[in-house]
Amino acid sequence: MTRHIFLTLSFFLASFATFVAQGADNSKFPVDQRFRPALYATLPDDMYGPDAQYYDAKTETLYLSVPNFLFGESDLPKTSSFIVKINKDREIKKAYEFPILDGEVKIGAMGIEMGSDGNLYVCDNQYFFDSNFKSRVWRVRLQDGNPVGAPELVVSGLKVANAILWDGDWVYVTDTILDEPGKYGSGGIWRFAAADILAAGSDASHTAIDVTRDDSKPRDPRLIIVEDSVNIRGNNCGADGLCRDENGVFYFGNYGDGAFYRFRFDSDNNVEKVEKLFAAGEPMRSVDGICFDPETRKVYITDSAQNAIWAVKAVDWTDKPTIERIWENDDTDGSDGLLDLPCECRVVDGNLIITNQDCPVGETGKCQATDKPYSLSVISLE
Ligand SMILES: [Ca+2]
Ligand SMILES: [Ca+2]
Ligand SMILES: [Ca+2]
Repeated sequence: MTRHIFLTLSFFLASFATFVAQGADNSKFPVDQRFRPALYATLPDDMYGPDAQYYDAKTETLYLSVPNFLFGESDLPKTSSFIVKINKDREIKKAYEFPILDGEVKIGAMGIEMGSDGNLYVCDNQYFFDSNFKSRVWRVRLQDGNPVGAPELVVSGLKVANAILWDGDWVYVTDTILDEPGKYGSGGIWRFAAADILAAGSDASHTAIDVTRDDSKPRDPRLIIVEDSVNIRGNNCGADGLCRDENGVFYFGNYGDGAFYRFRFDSDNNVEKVEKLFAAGEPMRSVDGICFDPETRKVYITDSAQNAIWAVKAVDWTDKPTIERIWENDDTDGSDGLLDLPCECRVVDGNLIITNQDCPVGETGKCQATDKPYSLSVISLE
């Protein structure tokens, strides 16, 4: 059954054999051995499928979402979703277990971010269980840095709530499979006023923001960007990771085909231009989670299909960014810190901390099995 779930994500996997994992032309992207990843942390047995990270510099705490989508697969335990805290001594604490709501399989905790109110906001991907606009964003209140109480519903009606970015007066959420009629695939970016997000679900008089699409009506203006995906590896997922650089330029890419984009806003806060920086498969085959590091002025990208990390230089808008391959390795169990389906990353004190989701999606990616160790990797950028 859980295999079925990921077949849904990896759409058209009937053509399994056709889309074998291929690396980019490695000679064009040499890897420096000094960036070889090391093991950052090993997760306990019931945290085999971690996803997104939020780093709180104030408390030096890394918050990690653990959806465990492959639960029940072979002997993997059937669990709810978790929020895990990792402190600067790399101690791991299961800080929160999401409730399983009536009639549901589980909350699928992915993108995680702290709001301006000091609470956590968590994307909930329900697509694998019900693809009919059931994905959501939850608020999880923090008390002394610990998640407490029942989650509060903030946004409903998404398809695949994936990454979340809180940026001043605005909150951005990527929606990875829009299932628009007549398209192979497309994903998009939602933008909500932070004030609306803060109010939503906060008490009985402020209900969740519902964005369930009605194809007979014009597109909701809060869906500010839609980009199509193409078929390079039998996966139709669109927009996944999202970040912003110090000059107000935003970056995102497609999970299914690896296309990578930047955009910015005009003085009226409308999207001025979306520019495709790198085409599908050239060289990335999947853009999963991404982050911007102001020290190196680079956007780091987890390419989960290829067990690779890429970096795009965040240059001025008038310049064309370059790309380099930071690391790539073959299929692995993640021992010694090698990448095992890297899906998100954050830079903390010059270290790129990488989540290994270790959650195979068939022949279209290198990762072929969920295996111990369940791990986070680290690459020193200095
Ligand atoms: Ca993601
Ligand atoms: Ca592993
Ligand atoms: Ca593995």
